[in-house]
Amino acid sequence: MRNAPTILHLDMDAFFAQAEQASKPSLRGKAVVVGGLGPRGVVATASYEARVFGVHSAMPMAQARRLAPNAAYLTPRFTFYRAISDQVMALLRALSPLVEPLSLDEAFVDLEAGGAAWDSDSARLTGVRLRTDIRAVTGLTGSVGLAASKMLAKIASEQAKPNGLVLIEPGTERALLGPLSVRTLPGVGPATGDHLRRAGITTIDEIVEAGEDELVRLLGKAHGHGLYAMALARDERPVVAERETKSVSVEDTYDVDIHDRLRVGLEVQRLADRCVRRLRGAGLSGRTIVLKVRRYDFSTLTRSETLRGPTDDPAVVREAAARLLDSVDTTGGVRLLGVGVSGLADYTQEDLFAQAAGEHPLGSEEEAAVPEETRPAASVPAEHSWRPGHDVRHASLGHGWVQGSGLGRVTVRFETPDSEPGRVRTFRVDDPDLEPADPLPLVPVRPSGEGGAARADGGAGPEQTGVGSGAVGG
Ligand code: DCP
Ligand code: MG
Repeated sequence: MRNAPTILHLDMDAFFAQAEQASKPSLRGKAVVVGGLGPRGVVATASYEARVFGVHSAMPMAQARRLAPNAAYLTPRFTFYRAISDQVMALLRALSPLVEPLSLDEAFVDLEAGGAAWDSDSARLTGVRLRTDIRAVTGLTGSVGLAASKMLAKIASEQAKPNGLVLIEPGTERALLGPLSVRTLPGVGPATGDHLRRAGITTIDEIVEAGEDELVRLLGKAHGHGLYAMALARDERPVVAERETKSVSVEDTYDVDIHDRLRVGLEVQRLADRCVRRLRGAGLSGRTIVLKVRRYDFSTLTRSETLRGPTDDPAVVREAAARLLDSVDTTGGVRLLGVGVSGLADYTQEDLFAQAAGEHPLGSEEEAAVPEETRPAASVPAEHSWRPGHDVRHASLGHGWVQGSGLGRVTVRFETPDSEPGRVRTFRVDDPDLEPADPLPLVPVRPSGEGGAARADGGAGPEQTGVGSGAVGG
């Protein structure tokens, strides 16, 4: 392990929710919940003000509504978050060629590799500057952890949250880790956590006390060794510039060609399930399903289908693979079959997409699983789908966002990132003066020499202010 805290971990604070608060002045300092709003919707994230009520990522939306009935409930605007993420990642890449994004709002950076830092002081300075730059360019806050390993950098940024920076001085790692829960260590999920707890191990110190042999006995060789090393703060994992996994796939070659079409179908289902297990094991989901078929004469075909959103649902992957198989001639027999998923994401958003689609006049929950090419195109009704949180433009009232819709009406709040909190007006859903709009930049783009992009008013900060009443939703 290196002896300077030059691995940086950045994680934006309440990312989707903070982006929404920065866009919508009326929501700053308020409880905001972003996620799927349909009956099966789940919370993508909650503002820190909403977390006070116990709302958190992956919670069923219905439960969130019970806990925080006065919060604003918004559907995600992925394109907008992606654009902010690109700005953040560009700032990280300016520090080092070794940037390893983990999701839209999270990445490791090897500062030493970029010459940006070599000791504690230079690392801290780089971290402080980065946070300022992120604020200036995106208008948002992120938390930074600095340490001599990935594991500790990530623990540090968690401790820094929200809107802070924590640097773990080399030499202090073990003392810092000791009292923490075993769940802090990478690879310890609820199941392993329970397993260890039943063996009387709840803290990292207790792992060290139990010793390596005991860990191996409890968890098996690979996991036991790995975890024991982590507990001693030994983590040599390098920062890798690109996510290596571009796709997850499984395939089988058959000793004897398969001729029976039914059997081919069953094999494809089995491979789809295996592929999903691998996908889930890696904490990933993907958008493109790929089927590979090698026929008796070694001719190899691949067919793919792209869904609307990433999935890790075995039923969805199985159905897509079966549809793809329908288009392949297997008479003569097959030697090899494979099922893969690419277009990977770090979290499953199928629920969100399905729910967002559910808001749409065309939408149904199943629709997320229907390939783009086969969806009906011509039947879009005259009125637009007004999704809560999404941008609109009114011919005379200007830019606003949908606060809610129903019963033929849509409620719009007219405000922009740099305006005062705006006023609400209600329209008929087919009002010809109202149309969907693109998000406005959070930081006004000014010509250079005019003070740059710095925006000091903040407001998007996740300070734990009281929660106002009368917000959207409920
Ligand atoms: N996300 C999601 N579904 C999840 C977890 C996260 O859609 N189950 C999305 C929404 C988050 C973003 O990814 O805003 C980043 O995830 P984080 O885990 O970093 O959570 P936040 O940034 O929202 O909050 P924190 O301040 O804890 O980092
Ligand atoms: Mg985050």
